[in-house]
Amino acid sequence: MITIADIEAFEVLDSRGNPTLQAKVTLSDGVCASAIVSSGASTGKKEALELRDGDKTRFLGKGVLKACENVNQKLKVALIGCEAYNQAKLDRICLQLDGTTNYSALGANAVLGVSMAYARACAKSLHLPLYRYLGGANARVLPVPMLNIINGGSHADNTVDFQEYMIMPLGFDCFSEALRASAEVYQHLKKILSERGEITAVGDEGGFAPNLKNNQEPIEVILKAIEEAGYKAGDEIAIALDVASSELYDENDGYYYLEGEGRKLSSLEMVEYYENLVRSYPIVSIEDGLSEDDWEGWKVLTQKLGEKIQLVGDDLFVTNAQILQKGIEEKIANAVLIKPNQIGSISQTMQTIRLAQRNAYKSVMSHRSGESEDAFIADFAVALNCGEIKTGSTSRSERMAKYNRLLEIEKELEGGEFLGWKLFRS
Ligand code: 2PG
Ligand code: MG
Repeated sequence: MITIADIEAFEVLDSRGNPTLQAKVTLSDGVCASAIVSSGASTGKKEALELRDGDKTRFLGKGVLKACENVNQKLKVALIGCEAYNQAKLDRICLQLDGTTNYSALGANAVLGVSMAYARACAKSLHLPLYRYLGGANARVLPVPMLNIINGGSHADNTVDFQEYMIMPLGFDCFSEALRASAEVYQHLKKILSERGEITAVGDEGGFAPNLKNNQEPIEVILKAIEEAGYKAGDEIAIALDVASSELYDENDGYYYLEGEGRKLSSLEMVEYYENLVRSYPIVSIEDGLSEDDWEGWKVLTQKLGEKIQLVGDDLFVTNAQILQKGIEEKIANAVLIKPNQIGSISQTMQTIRLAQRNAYKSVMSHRSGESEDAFIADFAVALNCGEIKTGSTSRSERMAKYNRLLEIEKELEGGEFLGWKLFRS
């Protein structure tokens, strides 16, 4: 029987230069694989705990040496000798060893690092690509990318309130053509912004971060870029937003503060705001349109727009099957953002995706704003046939690592399946 022979973790740096954990798992057949954990900025309150040292003399308190120590001691002792190829069992042992529901003892960064590295080592040991190991023969769907080409909110130092303005290349037959069109739009957008005298420096996810005058102007500029790149907006390339509105919401008075526009809106006014946006622009998806603390507002939002567009819960569901279940019962949103480090293990992430799929909720695989060269989520999206992935613009290598891995998988699968508009129209 092949078993776990060794486990190790150490501190590395993410795309923001903050420390993160890299885990390495060695199996008894000599195969070894590693994985790097990502990290968010606009985090949901109910996310699993990311263990940081808090020692202000190192990395401003952001070190992850304690999480590494938890891998190198407690997890190592518990897992050495465990069988290979049994993800559910490995993840269950980690969860039990932690003893809490949100990994507040060992740290979700410690557990997820091991969970990912173990999956990779098992795949490698069986000479299978990761997507095939995790998804089997049914892993065929190349996801439609959501490319965040204008960054605002807490991902950029500009006047734009909404966090992410994304393009979704839906009118294409395959992933590589969809990505090509998106990359062309990105270059045209750069040209347009620079001609207007806007800065073309990029935010955390590789999108531009111009100081535009309101939250609609980024959409206007993107539509222009789509047109100048020679594509039809709304037909070939649509718009998706991540408002990340928990960041705009004041729990005490229940208002959303759009500082860039100098106004505050109630929950119902926000819903009207979105209805207007959807009427005016080819928007197909809105993520975190309302706050994670505003479930009543979410109900109204879903009633008003749930039949028309995709409504994605990120901070709202935090990849947590229990919270998603509640959302399904209360008819909140119609899609879930999938971020493995929000929940802490590969098995739990898969459980949430399966729950979504059984209930006709879409699952959108997602990076974090703090990323690395690790492209695990590219394989993961294909493995689970998620159909959608958001992993930044077509710049910054930590974002491109995922898109480039998807190009590689597309080749291996001889194109696989690319759903495009079929995602939304049956
Ligand atoms: C989001 C993510 C990723 P963060 O809100 O969807 O784009 O941001 O990782 O900062 O939570
Ligand atoms: Mg989000």
